[in-house]
Amino acid sequence: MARAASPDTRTTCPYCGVGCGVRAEMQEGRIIAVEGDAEHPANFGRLCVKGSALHETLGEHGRLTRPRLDGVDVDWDTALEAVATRLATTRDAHGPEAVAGYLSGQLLTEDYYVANKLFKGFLGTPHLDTNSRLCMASAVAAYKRSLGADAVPCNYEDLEDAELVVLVGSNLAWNHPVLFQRLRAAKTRNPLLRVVVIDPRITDTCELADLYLGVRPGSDARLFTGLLAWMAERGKLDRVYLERHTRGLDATLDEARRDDVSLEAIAADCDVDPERLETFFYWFASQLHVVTLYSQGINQSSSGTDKCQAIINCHLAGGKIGLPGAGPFSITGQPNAMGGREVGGLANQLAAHMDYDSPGAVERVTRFWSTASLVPRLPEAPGHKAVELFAAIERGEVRAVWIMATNPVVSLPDARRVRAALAQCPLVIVSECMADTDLLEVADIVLPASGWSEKDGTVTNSERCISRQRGLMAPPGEARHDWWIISTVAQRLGFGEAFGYTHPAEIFAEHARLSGFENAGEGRRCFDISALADLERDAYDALAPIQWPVTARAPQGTPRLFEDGHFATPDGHARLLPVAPRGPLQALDERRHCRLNTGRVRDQWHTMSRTARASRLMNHRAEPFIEVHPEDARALGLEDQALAQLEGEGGEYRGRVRLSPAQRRGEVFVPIHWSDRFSASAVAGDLLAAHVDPLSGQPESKHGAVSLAALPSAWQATLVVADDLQKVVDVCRETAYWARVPMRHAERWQLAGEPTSAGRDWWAWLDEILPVATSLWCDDPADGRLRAAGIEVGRLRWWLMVGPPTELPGLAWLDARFTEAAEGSALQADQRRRILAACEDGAADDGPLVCSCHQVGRGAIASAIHAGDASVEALGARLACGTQCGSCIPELKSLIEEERAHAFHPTPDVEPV
Ligand SMILES: Nc1nc2c(c(=O)[nH]1)N[C@H]1C(S)=C(S)[C@@H](COP(=O)(O)OP(=O)(O)OC[C@H]3O[C@@H](n4cnc5c(=O)[nH]c(N)nc54)[C@H](O)[C@@H]3O)O[C@H]1N2
Ligand SMILES: Nc1nc2c(c(=O)[nH]1)N[C@H]1C(S)=C(S)[C@@H](COP(=O)(O)OP(=O)(O)OC[C@H]3O[C@@H](n4cnc5c(=O)[nH]c(N)nc54)[C@H](O)[C@@H]3O)O[C@H]1N2
Ligand code: SF4
Ligand SMILES: [Mo]
Repeated sequence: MARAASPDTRTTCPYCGVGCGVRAEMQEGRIIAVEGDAEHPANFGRLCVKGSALHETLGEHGRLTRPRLDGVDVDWDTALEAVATRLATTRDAHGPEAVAGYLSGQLLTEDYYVANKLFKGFLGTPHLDTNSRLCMASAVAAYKRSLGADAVPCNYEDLEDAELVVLVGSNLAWNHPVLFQRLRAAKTRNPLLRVVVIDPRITDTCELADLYLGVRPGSDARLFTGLLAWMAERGKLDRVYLERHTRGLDATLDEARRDDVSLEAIAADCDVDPERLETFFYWFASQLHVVTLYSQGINQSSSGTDKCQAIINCHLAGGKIGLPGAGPFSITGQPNAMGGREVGGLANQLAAHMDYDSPGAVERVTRFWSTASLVPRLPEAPGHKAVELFAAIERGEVRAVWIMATNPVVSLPDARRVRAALAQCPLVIVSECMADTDLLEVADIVLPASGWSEKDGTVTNSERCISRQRGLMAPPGEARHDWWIISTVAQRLGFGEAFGYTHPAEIFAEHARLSGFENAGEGRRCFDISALADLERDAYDALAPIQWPVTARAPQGTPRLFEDGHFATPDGHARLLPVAPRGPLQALDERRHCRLNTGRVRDQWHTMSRTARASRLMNHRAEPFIEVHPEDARALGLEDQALAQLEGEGGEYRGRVRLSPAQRRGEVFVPIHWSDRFSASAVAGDLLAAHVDPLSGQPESKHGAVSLAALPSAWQATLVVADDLQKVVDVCRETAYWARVPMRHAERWQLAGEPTSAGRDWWAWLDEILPVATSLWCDDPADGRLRAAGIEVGRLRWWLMVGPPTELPGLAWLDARFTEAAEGSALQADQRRRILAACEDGAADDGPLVCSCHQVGRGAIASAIHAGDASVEALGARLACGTQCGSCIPELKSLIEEERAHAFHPTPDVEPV
């Protein structure tokens, strides 16, 4: 069949689990722009700020382009031979259980399938787990226990069709922005749609909240068991539904009633206002069309499975499931966390939603993977879950590990210990796209992988929708697709007959066949996409988004599950299960008296290996920070933007204080994005102890115990420098505090010195590290201030300001000066004078960035509000902020409120008593 004349440039965003469709605009084989795919059912044309900056993160610069063996660049043949030989040697000498794999929800389904088949099927080790353990494991365990399968019952339209949407432990506005926009639009269409937000922090998500419950961290199970008891008390249970479709109500209610079920007692335990609590209970109990959407504030807990269960119990008890606009909705984090679970990527799974304890599953998968002359040797029992796996590496039991598309030395709790364990592990193989990550420092063999826009395959989003990611550009250098790397190693290990793939379409077809293999009658597996098993290459290439199950009976896919009240349990009934609420295991004490909360910021993705490449995404939050309640800060003498230090079980964290009344007292919040690549000591995982949920193995990443103190410094400085000066990097990284902020044409370093260090001799320092002599300076020795710059052939090469960074103007103007000569115009004399000031004469400072799409700063927005713009629309008309992806709208709204409050009630010097 002839191919379409113009290639299909539709693909799927590689970041969050919303799974937005993207259209790429190509020029000479490269992506030069992206826009939302108007036909994709996840986003209908919308994109958030990360999605719309995708094309800015591409390019060969910073990519891994050659395999590396023991620190030396080698060719693929050498690298693959080393991987195969060393894996085989380890297995032969120490048994299959000495070999392990650690995968990621950012791999494509096809990569994941092949890796799972190699490790569990042919290397015969059960120790293959994934970073989804840190993310979705508790949600999965609860769905399986209660609904019988790891199956999200709802879809995105249910959020729009609901009468009540409860967002628990989810900062949807920042982390699933396009869904948040869909919710905002639905609320505008239907003013009766109510939104409740349950989160210890007041987040931007609260913009849509009709009711906010600022709960005590870790108290959610108590809230939902209390809700169940309250519903029973008021006759709000759906007795008919419970009778027909569920089991376990009585025991569950008995357990819920063990605690004091008075509103006052529940409110006190959750530290919320009893009237607000009652409003929430009343709303939940009296509406049928309720969606409870939950995420890491629930999952990342040492009792996360129970918390998910407590939510599901309330939905089952009210019959609020399997209907339009109703259901317990676990929202997925990574783009393909769900696809990874479909292929069996968790250590307690086998393949295609079959587990070790599913009757006949081991034999069935063995039959399916057998070839004419190869019989796989599957393990008989589940392997180590992530945290256990790295402990087994530390103990020396696991002696070879292959890590793909994840950075465990940053993202696991007690991260430093993970790093030490890997450093002494005899064989660490890492498949990665980027040349500079923390994990690569401990790798023996590095394999350069192709990345988004280069690789071809499928992902499954939060609503079970399978979409294509399409390969539109050639990978740089010698980077290869993950499925190819794994299959080639399998071939060299002698398993070629089972790994003869030549294209991801063949892998997908096999995966789809397995999902339908011996899958009929009683105990049918819910995950079944057998109707896609015969897709030819062209049909696979053209595959339109489709929600599983996709079967002969439902060839167009299945938008909603369990509509007939028949669940995936052996008897078809859903289970309510007793939940005994428990607090966090990381205990506060005299020394570590602050509750640590960790999470995400709007414009960054995880360890920033990709998002930091789009300089505009660095401007919203440029440095690692610690959000502290103003009263707590005052008690410690900490001011806004001061440097502070947290100390926890596994290590410390240094960042800049952000005073935040949105924070509860006695609690601090830090972002998870900074690694050793970007700051001196700002890995959130270093602060956490590695406690896990006993059922799911998911770590308690939201509830650390830390001490907070000022980080005194003798001096602070900002150095902006052309990004090709490696020596600067080495010297700056020796400073007590440093944060590296990539800019468009340069790199910014925020620096601070130990209080004990004598005042630095800046002139000597500049002489030592910078190849270009100082050309301009202005210096005020009395207060230790200094500004200086180095200019070479009319082009700015570096710029230094000694003094607190609160005095910094927005640096976009300065950044542009780093390209002047490249653009052919020599630096003008008057410009040279302005350079020290780092701004145009008389130009208003734009302040910190609010709208990343249109690069609008806080200063400009404040001026516009003073000039009379009193709405988001008015600001958009004047400055364009908030008009593209909409992610900054909550921040614009709060700025309007703040600025107007200032205008009408100037802040008094002394607070009223
Ligand atoms: N911008 C951006 N978006 C992302 C990502 C990213 O890195 N950056 N990552 C993606 C991934 S992999 C994931 S898993 C999702 C995560 O998405 P979310 O779960 O929304 O993200 P988090 O910021 O980790 O945490 C959510 C909220 O839980 C709250 N919380 C903490 N403790 C508790 C508690 O005890 N109870 C309650 N009710 N709430 C609590 C926190 O204050 C926080 O606001 O985001 C995805 N989207
Ligand atoms: N304290 C704390 N810790 C947390 C969390 C938290 O909220 N608090 N959240 C947890 C959660 S939910 C998650 S999902 C994890 C995320 O944590 P990680 O998975 O460790 O973080 P990423 O930076 O996404 O790592 C992905 C890596 O894969 C690379 N990569 C991208 N695409 C490909 C590809 O196609 N092939 C290959 N081979 N490599 C690729 C990227 O460059 C990057 O280095 O963090 C967890 N850790
Ligand atoms: S919401 Fe943003 S990050 Fe998530 S898939 Fe859509 S465009 Fe990508
Ligand atoms: Mo995640």
